[in-house]
Amino acid sequence: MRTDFQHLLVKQDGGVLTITMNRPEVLNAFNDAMLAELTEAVEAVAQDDAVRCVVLTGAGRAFGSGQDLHSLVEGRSSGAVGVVSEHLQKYHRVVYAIREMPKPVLAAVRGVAAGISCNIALACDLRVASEDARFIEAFARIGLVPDGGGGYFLSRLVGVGKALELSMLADEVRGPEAERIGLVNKCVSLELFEDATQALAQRLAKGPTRAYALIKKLIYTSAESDLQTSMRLEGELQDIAFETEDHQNAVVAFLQKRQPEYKGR
Ligand code: LHQ
Repeated sequence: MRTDFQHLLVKQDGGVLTITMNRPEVLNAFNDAMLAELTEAVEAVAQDDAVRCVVLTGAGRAFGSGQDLHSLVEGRSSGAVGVVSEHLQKYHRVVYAIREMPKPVLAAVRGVAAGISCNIALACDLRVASEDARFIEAFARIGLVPDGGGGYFLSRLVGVGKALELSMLADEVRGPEAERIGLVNKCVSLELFEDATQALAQRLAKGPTRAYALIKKLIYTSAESDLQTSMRLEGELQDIAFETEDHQNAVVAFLQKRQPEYKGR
């Protein structure tokens, strides 16, 4: 995939590809160009077998501040943004690409994650936050409803009652509280944030990547289905996992009392 983006920094370290949204002067708010680039990057990395874990983060002091409100106002007055649901479909493409990515996607959130940036973080499989992280479902502050899948992800992560509270009051949730309520998997101090993110990402990148893709499918599908349907799917996916090199080698490694080396195959 190309790496010469205008508003993204892309860096690969071993099996980890880090995508950094890079408009720090507006706390990484989404303009059309950054949204198009992020779509391109996440769709391209899905196809790249050399990448076994993706980290999504923001440059500077924030993860992201949502839709760029300057460009939204300009788009409205010029007529470029007409029916807003059509504009939202561009964000939905990113959300689907993350969810369908056949490898783990980790959001690394320091500072503000507001509006649709917050919900893109929630679309990721795992989240690491720094203690100074501020998750804000900012929509109601400007008279809007959560978008970018927020209505779906929020209640699944924190329950319907908390989802309503976060959406209606639009108060910020700091990193430690986000960890307590299950909005993020791990909250660490700012000093440890980069190292903790990279350590988790490298661990995931060295894991059984094909099993991870199947696990994503099982867990996300099962959240919407009954036990019978889930267990039917579990069988289909286990048939696939059972045939992978990683599974077969890991069993041999166990019997030989050594650590397995997963190849992602
Ligand atoms: C910004 C932004 C921003 C532009 C900070 N845009 N410049 C909705 C409708 C339609 C289609 C698609 O999607 C959506 C989804 C959405 O995401 S709606 C929600 C949009 N986001 C917001 O409403 C959040 C607006 N920002 C804020 O409330 C604050 O900036 C937060 C709480 C994020 C951060 O506050 P502070 O830490 O105090 O920073 P700040 O306000 O001083 O911001 C720093 C700079 O970034 C500042 O520019 P300046 O030139 O004064 O230094 C802000 O204007 C700019 N900025 N967010 N979304």
